[in-house]
Amino acid sequence: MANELDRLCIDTIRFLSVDAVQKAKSGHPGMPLDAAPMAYALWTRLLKHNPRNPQWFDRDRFVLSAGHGSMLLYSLLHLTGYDLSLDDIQHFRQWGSKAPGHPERGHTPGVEVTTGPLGQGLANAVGMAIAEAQLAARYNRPDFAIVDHATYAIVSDGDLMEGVGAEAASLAGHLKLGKLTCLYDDNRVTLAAGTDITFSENRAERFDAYGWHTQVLTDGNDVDAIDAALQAARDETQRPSLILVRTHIGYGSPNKHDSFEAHGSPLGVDEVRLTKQNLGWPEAPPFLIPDRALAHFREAIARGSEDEAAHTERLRAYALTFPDLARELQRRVAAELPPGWDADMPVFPADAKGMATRAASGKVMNAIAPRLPQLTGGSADLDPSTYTALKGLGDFNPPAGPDDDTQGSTGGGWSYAGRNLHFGVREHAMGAIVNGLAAHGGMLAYGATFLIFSDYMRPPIRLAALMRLHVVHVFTHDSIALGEDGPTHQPVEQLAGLRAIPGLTVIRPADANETAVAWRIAVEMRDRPVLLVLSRQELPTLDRSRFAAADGVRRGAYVLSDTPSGNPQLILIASGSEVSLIVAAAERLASEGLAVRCVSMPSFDLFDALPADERAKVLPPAVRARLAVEAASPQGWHRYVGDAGDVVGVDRFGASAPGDVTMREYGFTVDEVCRRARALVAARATPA
Ligand SMILES: Cc1ncc(C[n+]2csc(CCOP(=O)(O)OP(=O)(O)O)c2C)c(N)n1
Repeated sequence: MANELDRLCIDTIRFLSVDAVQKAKSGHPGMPLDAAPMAYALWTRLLKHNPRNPQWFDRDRFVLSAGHGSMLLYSLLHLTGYDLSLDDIQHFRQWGSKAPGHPERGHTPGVEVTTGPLGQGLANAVGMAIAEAQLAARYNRPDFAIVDHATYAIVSDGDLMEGVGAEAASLAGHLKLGKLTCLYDDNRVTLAAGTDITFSENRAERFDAYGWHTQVLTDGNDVDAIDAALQAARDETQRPSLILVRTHIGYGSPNKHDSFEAHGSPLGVDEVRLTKQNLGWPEAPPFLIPDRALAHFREAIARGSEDEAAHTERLRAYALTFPDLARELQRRVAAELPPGWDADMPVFPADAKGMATRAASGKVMNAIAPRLPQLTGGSADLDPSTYTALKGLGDFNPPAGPDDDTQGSTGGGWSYAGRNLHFGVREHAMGAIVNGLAAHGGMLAYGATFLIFSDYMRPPIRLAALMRLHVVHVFTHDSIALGEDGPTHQPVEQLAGLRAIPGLTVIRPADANETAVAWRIAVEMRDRPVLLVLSRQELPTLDRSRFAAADGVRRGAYVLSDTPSGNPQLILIASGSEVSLIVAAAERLASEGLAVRCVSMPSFDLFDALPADERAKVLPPAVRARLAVEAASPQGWHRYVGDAGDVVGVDRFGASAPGDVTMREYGFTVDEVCRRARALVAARATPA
């Protein structure tokens, strides 16, 4: 059970959280009240962390997946000595406070990932555990366990109900991620009701079936039992652990415990008083932190400093014995690129037949991966289509995993050192796991699927942008031109939707060489996610002695070809597969005597980031006859073509037919582009 000091510390967490929610008149008191004992046991007895250096690489990772219980985390951070002041907590959820409504990575020291959308944190934690396992496999040597940390998460009913949590848990079980432990706050109440009306499967059996190690605790206040379960979870190295802790939401509140009313609203002044009375806590002052409790929590500082110092010492000795590996790891931890990482970057010769940009991407990835050990990732069961396998660089699976000749093998053996992750048909979890890999650090992680299925992973893409995580997604089969699979597989509105996410770079390259530059950008971009949008079909590799260098991709849009005078009367703009179409149209229009400029515009956001005068060099304001061509929803293009311009786009669902037929039927032909272009020029010539 809990001794008197334990109880004092647990109640300190409880009432710091409750008082902050009450003062803010907003927040979630119920969960911190019930989960305080498990959080206390973990944070004071097991978690390896250094409050004075939240970035210490070999720290255990902790994820509060139930992000709405943010005050629980803020209480722990403040009490154990992170740079989060009592003043911040007293301004919980207020403008400028380091204690925002939900935990935000990069905003509050000690917060590993932004959580709130339920299920994401659990999947992030799976990604972190994968990162640890892969780094340990690559860098640890006998007697040198220099990467050796665990991943913990507190998860709630919502986390286990959400599909993304189930996808990630299924994969974690398959991968036997033994250093992942989740504490399940089994309070059986959600936002609007008890779980008896929505959630009745046996959770322990479900996780058993996934291949997890499960333990059921009946008393959420029994700190020693929680401690023992955490130790048992740590000793279980072959399976991830779920500790199901039966708790009571709003614990201690005489009128709101076990009720959804304790979930997401302040208890109310009277109920706070009654709860304090009930648990034997002084009614005043609010935000009370007894000295004895604080002193106990703050032991984390000395312990953390000692742990980090011992690790630094181990690293020093390791660097003497394995200098190359140590340097490589150090660089990865610092998110630096190895010198010469791009030495083998291919340059593609001009070729009228060309290649699909997905194929070019595959060649680029395989060229750069050997010199870029941090590049790791995979697809959601689409390797043969996305061309994202890193050949010969191993497949990530438990050491006693499949044989080398198992179908789906990329070559190089199945082990935790494998750089190829097999996500299975789990796009949503893939997005969130890739975020976890990036948040862990030391990894340049990518995921891949068809562009249409980016819809299945929009939440983690949005969170990657919000967290400023360096992740890359490779989305192939990027338009109706994919053909026979038909409208279910043909993206139309996805590009516009992705471009609308702030802080996200979306690049749709026109040919193989633009694809190589896009990959350079993706690798070099340190603080935002990058999406590469690639074609299934072959595209001509443009002759760069006739057209501007592909490096223009860095500017988001660039003049590919121009009228000799440099004063066009018409500008054709396109991205990706439609660039070769406008090039062909421009040749015909030029032969008819029109002064035409062709602009390749692979990325709206990179272009928008340019100063206005730079943008004007590409799209001079005086030239108002502008036609954009893109096999996708026209949304967003009007900003570039203006009210005198036009867009050849797709404003309905696609159709099942060979890709070239679909493209023709939807108007992506030289004839149609020329017709629409001439109309624009004619309209300019005829004053209104
Ligand atoms: C994806 C997602 N859907 C809905 C919500 C809104 N929401 C916040 S908490 C919650 C239910 C929480 O229940 P539970 O996970 O059991 O947390 P507890 O009630 O124990 O605090 C919901 C629906 C959310 N945060 N994320």
